Parts: sequence; C-alpha cells; structure tokens
Amino acid sequence: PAAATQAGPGHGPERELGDVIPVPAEVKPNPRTSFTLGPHTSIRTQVGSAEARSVGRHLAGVLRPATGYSLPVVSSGRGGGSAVSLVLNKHEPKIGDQGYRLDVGRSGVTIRARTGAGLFAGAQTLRQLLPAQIEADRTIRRAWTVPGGTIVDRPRFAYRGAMLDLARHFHEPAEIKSYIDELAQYKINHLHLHLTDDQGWRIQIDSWPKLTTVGGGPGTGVDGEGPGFLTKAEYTDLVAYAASRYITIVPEIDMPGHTNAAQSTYAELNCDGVAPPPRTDIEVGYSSLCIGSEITYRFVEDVIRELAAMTPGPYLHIGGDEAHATTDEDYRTFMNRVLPLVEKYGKRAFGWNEVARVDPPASVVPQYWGTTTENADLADAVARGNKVIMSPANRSYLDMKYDANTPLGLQWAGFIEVRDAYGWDPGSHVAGVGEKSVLGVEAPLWSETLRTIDDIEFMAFPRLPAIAELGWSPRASHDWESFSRRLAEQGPRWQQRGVDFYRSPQIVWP
Ligand code: TNX
Repeated sequence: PAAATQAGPGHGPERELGDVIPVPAEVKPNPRTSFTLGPHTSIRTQVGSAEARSVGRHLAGVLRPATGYSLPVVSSGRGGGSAVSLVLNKHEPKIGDQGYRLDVGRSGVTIRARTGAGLFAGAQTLRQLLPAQIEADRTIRRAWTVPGGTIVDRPRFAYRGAMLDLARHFHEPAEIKSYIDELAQYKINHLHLHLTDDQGWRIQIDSWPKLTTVGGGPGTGVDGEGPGFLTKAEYTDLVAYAASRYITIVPEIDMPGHTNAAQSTYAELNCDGVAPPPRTDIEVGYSSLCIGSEITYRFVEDVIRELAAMTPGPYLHIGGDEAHATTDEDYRTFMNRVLPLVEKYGKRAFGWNEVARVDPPASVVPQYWGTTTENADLADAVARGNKVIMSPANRSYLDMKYDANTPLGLQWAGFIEVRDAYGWDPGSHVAGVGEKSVLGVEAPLWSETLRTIDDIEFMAFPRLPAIAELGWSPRASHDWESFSRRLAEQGPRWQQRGVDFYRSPQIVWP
C-alpha cells in the first residue's frame, strides 16, 4: 500500500531528470533522492546577491500560482528546511558563463552558476522538471515532485536567437513580451527585432519624426493591416523586460534595400528627390537608399546613433539582404561607410549573409539565411575570421509552412516539418563553416502572413524548441527519438499556458 501510493499518479516524479528541452549536457539521475515542494519550501539566495534574488523572485512567480505555496524568497547562508537554493559561485567548474549545476536531493534543490544568466537557465530546467500542471494559473492540489540527481549543463553556442518582424505587421509590446516569456524557457538568449522594411518603420527616431507617424502610421504593413510602432519608452521597456529574462535585444534597421517605408516618407532619401508611393504588397528587392547622396549617410548615422543609444546590448543589425536595386559597387560603397558607423556608436554589426561580399572586418557577424550548404562568400568570411549566425531558411525559418495545408506562412524555402527543423547541424551545415566559427543559431519569424500572437505561436511551436536545442545541447546528444518524446511533453505545458501550437503528426502528443 505505501509503495502503491508512492507509485500512483500524482506522487513520485512524473518526469525523468533530463526530460527537458534543450536536453542538458550531463545528467546523473538518482532515483533515491527526489524532492517534493511543500507549503514550507522557501527560495533561498545568498545574502547580498541582487542577481540571485531577482532570479529567485522570477522563479517564485512561476511556481506560486499552480502550487498555491507562498515560496518566500529569503536571503540566508546555509540552513535546514525545504528549499530551492540559488548559489552564485564564480569558480563553479565545467559550466562556463551561461551554464549551471542543478542538484536535487531529499531536502531541496540547489542551483549553482557563475552568473545570473546561468542561475536563470537552471531555473528554467527546474520548471520543466516539474509536472506540466505547474504551468496552470490556478491552484492544483497534487505532489510537486522533482526527480533526484545532478545535472551539469552549459550551452554549445553562446548565441541562441529568435527574430520577430515588426515591419510587415506590427506586434504590440504585450505580444512581444509574451513571446519573450516563451523564448526564455528554452534558453534562447537573444531576440532580434526586424524594425524596418518596405512596408513599415516601427521605431521612433527623434531626428526623423515622420518615420513612425507616416512610415509606421495608419495603412502601413502588408495589405495596410499592420500599423504601429514602438516609442523609445516602449522599446526601452522591452529591452528591460527581456533583460530580466536574460535575453538581449538585437535591433535591425534594414538597408540599403528594404527601405521603401523611409523613402516614401522622406523624398530627400531618393536619388530623384521624388517619394515613391507607400507599399503594402510583399514584393522584395525594388528599393534602395541613394548611395551617392550625403543625405543618405546623415540619415543612416542619425538612426544608428539614436538606436545605439537606447540599446544596451552589444549588437546592431544593419540588414543588407536582397539589395537587388543597388549595384554591387554601390553596395560595397554603402557598407564601407556604414559598417564603421556602427562601430563608432559602440556596437558590433550584424548583417544578413550578403554583407560577407564586401570583405567586412572580422568583428562583423554575417547571418546565413541561404537554403544551400555551399556559400563561398560565407566560407571566405569565416576564413578571414568572421563569426556567423546560422539561420538557414529551409530549416530555421518559422514563417515557412509546415506542409501544404498550413493556413499561415510562406513556402519559398519549402515546407518545414518539426523533424526538418531539428535535423541539421549548425556546426557543419555550410561547407567551410565549422563549429568554431559559429557564434550561434537563430529562428527568424517573418510576418507577411501573421497578425496575432496566436499566429506567432502557431508557427513557432513546436519548431522553435528544435532550434533552441540545436543551439544549446551538445552535438553528441542529437537524437530525434529522444527529442520528439521530450517535445511531446511540452504540448500540455503550452495548453496550460494558453499557447497555440501546431499538432505535428510527427509527434505522439499525450
Ligand atoms: C526573405 S530572409 C527575406 C525577408 C522575407 C522573408 C520571408 C531575408 C534576409 N529576407 O524579406 O520576409 O524572406 O520568408
């Protein structure tokens, strides 16, 4: 009877240590030491560690609704009693700057890390080790048990990113925040915001005020249905919200192509001085800033200066893709003037992979969005010392349809089922671009066909966790059977949180 109750539903741990996404680097289960949260469990942080305290508060906020426990966040050294302890230790071995060690013993869980980012990552693992009902927004009476043992974990790549396109359809700050909340759970640590394009300009720039009131105003966006923009205050608030979840915002201003919203707003940005009409279709490759005009560089410098000033993160993305209306020579002239401007304002430039054609300095990060496994410009850049971000369109583009029946999305790079999104290796995907040259991976989500947060979620889940695992977990852990089983267990979590997702037939959902 005692044994039977232990084994019954709602008692022993429901999950196995390591049943999380991304899968941890090292997992040593200990079936004798599972831990059950209780009404007297506290979240304990070291005295004087503001960073551990803030991770503790965030964790308490996640665990309180479903458990109904008070889970006070207390500062103290050692001590008895049931606790989740968050410990910063600069010398903790084997985990690097972003990793953590998680020990589950009978009286509690201890997460150790060198940084707040590491503690936060460990807290995400703990969240996923609890039963799916932990995601409920109301109290559920049941045992909240974590499987026993030790996890020692650290990321394969420093940069794990996702991208939202605010230009084709603006997404409200609340929607961006709810996406950030999901990203953080999969240890994504960068959110790239595509802020400008032919159909809209979505970030306030004081020195060119009509960019937002006109370029981002009523009637902008695809089919004229995606108006809106971020004020500087809203952007700053988003940056802080993301930072509290250890996510860095990477803002993008796309140039010298994809600029119709700016050029239709300010006539002086056109070589002929005539503003073209606003565009709400999804054509690409027709717009170009005027490369030979000094006003262009005054504009670009104003934008970079203002954007850099409100961006604490190290990166600023200048686009550079599909500049088909710019000659190769003009493209080179433009990049050779603009890349140093990014540096002048203290940022490291990202660009789509076309930027590799101008032999940029080694600090510039080309982002690969091609669909082939050969790209000479990218391989040459890597040979010169550039690091790259991998976001191959036929694998990581979350706006591609899953299959012919997907109601949303595009299909120019093919259909991408979850197994396709998972089935590639960022460290050997492009010839001549090896593990050491890859700064990380990113999952872009373009918004031509998307409107609501439900649309975003339906395209992102379940593929985003696949890209997140490729970015974090060791290459040797790559295993579809394991991944698909762990992915299935995310379904009930999304349901509890009200997150829309595609019920891929490749997954056996519970
Ligand atoms: C290509 S990817 C683009 C975007 C589109 C996207 C749609 C890239 C750098 N440029 O302008 O939105 O395809 O999938």
